[in-house]
This record gives sequence, C-alpha cells and structure tokens, in this order.
Amino acid sequence: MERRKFIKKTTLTSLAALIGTEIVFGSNMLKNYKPLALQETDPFKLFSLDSEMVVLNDKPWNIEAKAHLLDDKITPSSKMFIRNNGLIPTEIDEQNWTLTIDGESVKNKTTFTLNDLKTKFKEYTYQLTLECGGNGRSEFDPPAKGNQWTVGAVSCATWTGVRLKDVLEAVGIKNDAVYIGYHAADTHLSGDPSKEPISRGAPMSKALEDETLIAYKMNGKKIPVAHGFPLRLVAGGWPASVSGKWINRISIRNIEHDGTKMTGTAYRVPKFPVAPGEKVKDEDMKIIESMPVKSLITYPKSGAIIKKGDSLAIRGHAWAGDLEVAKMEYSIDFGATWHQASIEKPVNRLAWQHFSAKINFPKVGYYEVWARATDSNNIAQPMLLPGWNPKGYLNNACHRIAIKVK
Ligand SMILES: Nc1nc2c(c(=O)[nH]1)N[C@H]1C(S)=C(S)[C@@H](COP(=O)(O)O)O[C@H]1N2
Ligand SMILES: [Mo]
Repeated sequence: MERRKFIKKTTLTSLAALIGTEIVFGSNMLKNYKPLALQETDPFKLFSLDSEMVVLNDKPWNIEAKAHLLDDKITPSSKMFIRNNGLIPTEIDEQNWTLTIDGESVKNKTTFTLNDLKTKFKEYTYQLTLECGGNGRSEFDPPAKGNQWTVGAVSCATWTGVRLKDVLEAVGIKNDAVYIGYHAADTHLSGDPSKEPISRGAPMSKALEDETLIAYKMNGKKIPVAHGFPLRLVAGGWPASVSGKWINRISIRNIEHDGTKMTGTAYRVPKFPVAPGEKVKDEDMKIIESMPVKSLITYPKSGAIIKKGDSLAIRGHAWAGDLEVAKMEYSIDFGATWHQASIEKPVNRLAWQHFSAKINFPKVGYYEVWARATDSNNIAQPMLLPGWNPKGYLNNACHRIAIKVK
C-alpha cells in the first residue's frame, strides 16, 4: 500500500511560525497542503495591522502608518510600515535557514545556520530607527513616481541579533573590501527567479558599526514575516532599503555593491540642487547615506479640539540619521516664532528620541502646531518641502498638526 506523504516536522514548525501559533492537528495535514490561514488576502488580518493603517499598494504590499499611530515609544508591528519591492517569501524553513558570507573580499567564505549565528556570536539588542528613503514622497511637485508615502514610513522597534561586524571579522575581511551587499529570499514581481527585487548594501564603515545587526528578533519575539523573518539586516539611520529582509547571503565586495536598486536613480539624489522636474544624468546622482533630521508629532491627532484656557500637551519622536537630535522646537504662528520643547536622549545610538511640550494658546481660533528638530551638526528641518529630486526622496519638512481652540 502506498504511504501518504505527510508534512515534515520542520515545515510544520515554520508554518506555525507564519500563522503565529501551533497547528494542533498539523501532523494530519498532507504534504503541500496550504493552511487556509495562509491563503488570507486581507492585509489587516494577514499582517495583524491596526485598522487605521493605510494600504498604498497590494502588489507588492506597501502599507503606512498615520502620525498618531506612531505614538508608542517602541513601534509595535501592528503599526509598523511595510515596504516591499517584490513578493514576500512563502516557504520559509527557519530550521534550515542559512546565511552565507561570500564576495570578492571575504577571506573564508562561510555558511552559517541560524543556530550557528545565535551560539557563536554575542547577542545585542538596540532600538533602531528605520525610515524609508521615500517617506514624504507624496508632497513633491511635480510628483515623483513610486509609493505615495505621507509621513508614516518610519519606525523604531527593538531589534535583537548579532553584530554584522563580529560575523564579518570571524570570516575575515580582505584589505580591499569597500562595501557589503545583501541577497534575500523574496521573489521578483515578474516571478523570474533569476531577478532580485532588491539587493542593496552599505560601505564597510556602516557595516562595521556596533549597531548594525543581523537580527532574528523584533520587539523580543521572532521577526514578523512581513518584516524579514527569520533573518534581517538592520542598519538604523540609513534609508531602510539598506536593511535587507529575509537575508540568506551577504557579499563582502571590493567595489561599491552593484545589486538591484543600487544603481541608476534608485535611492539616489542629485549631487547638487536641481529645478523641480529637471532631468538629472545618472552620473550626477549620489547614493543616499545617513538620513536627514526629522520629527513627527504623534499626539494629539491633527484636528484636535481643545477648550479655551486649557493647555495642550504635545509629544512625538525625532531622529537624525547617524547623528543625534540636539534641539526640538515648536511654533504655533506658522514659523514666525519658535519655542523650546524638551527632548530626551536616545536609549542608544540610532534610536529615535522623544519630545514633548506644553502649549498655551492666546485666544480661541484655528492654529497649526509645527515641530522642528535640529541635529548635532546644527542642521534643522526645513519648514517646507526641501530640494526636489526625480524620485522624491528625503522629504524632511516640518510635520504640522491642526488645532482648534473653542
Ligand atoms: N529583501 C528585501 N528587503 C527589503 C525590502 C525588500 O523589498 N526586500 N525593502 C526595503 C525597503 S525599501 C524598506 S523601506 C524596508 C522596509 O522595512 P519594513 O517593511 O520592515 O518596514 O525594507 C527594506 N528591505
Ligand atoms: Mo524604502
């Protein structure tokens, strides 16, 4: 009698991880059986999202938060933006997942299992700010193609893993190393397995920073599938596209990494100011590195109404790429005068910082509260849209909320 092929234990474990709980009668499932829960197409259920999250695109999934949803000091996955260039991998086998370190400038090409990484290297935990290079793109005029992010493509979660630096040092880095590039398990939109949706990286100096992690936990739990389960590169302060999700290979390169979306206009801005709408030659574009200083008022929600005589407590977060936020101010008169807000120190380098202020309004009427952060190099956010660029990157204009005093 022919034996029916039942699902393997390893597959069961990874299916359970995808679903988020044990599949109680899982051993009864036939091989290749896809649990209904994984056929879910509602992104709110699929990714356990807050009902106010905004879906910008469903193929690939691109989902953003609204400012007031980002009020938590540590962003929970239900309110964390999702930015995909391709299709999320569907068959993730955590037990057999490996990470290979190769490239022209590796001394000893090595493949690590997840368990190798966890047992051979010291574990670190940091809160790291990840902002999409295109956050704020929707304001550019003439418009820039791509997901029309407003303000919500930013997060600061707790990431746990090993230092990329420790892993690179263990395999040996040749003297001619200049860049690292990641490769991942997601699928190109065309379905063509020879094409990668994205393969970016960073210069050795960023790769070797203490806070650059190969992470296997987010907010103390396994990384949610949408955010890179089971293994993700996390390089806070740089465009989040550097933080490869579902990574299975990191190459130590002797040239600037030339993977998908490293070249041409992707994640690049003009080397000099250009007029809105101007065409810019590829050779006049440079790779975005540290993100500019920025802030977000997360409380109250824009449109709040307060009673005459009441003061208003506002709060939010500010971040400054590789730098720290040194000063936080607010204005209630469209930027004519600015007042000091208080700003906390970051929990660790590259974590966003929390600000707060108590505001009194002179009389009833309509106001806007504007927030402005200044970094440790004394560079402040612009009050309005900064330099136009072809792909609509790096909009760090002041965030504003509307308030009525009645
Ligand atoms: N493998 C892979 N990694 C990726 C991406 C992707 O499409 N595939 N998108 C990048 C981009 S552009 C951003 S902004 C962040 C988004 O991270 P999140 O979805 O966890 O918020 O992941 C980056 N890492
Ligand atoms: Mo991004």
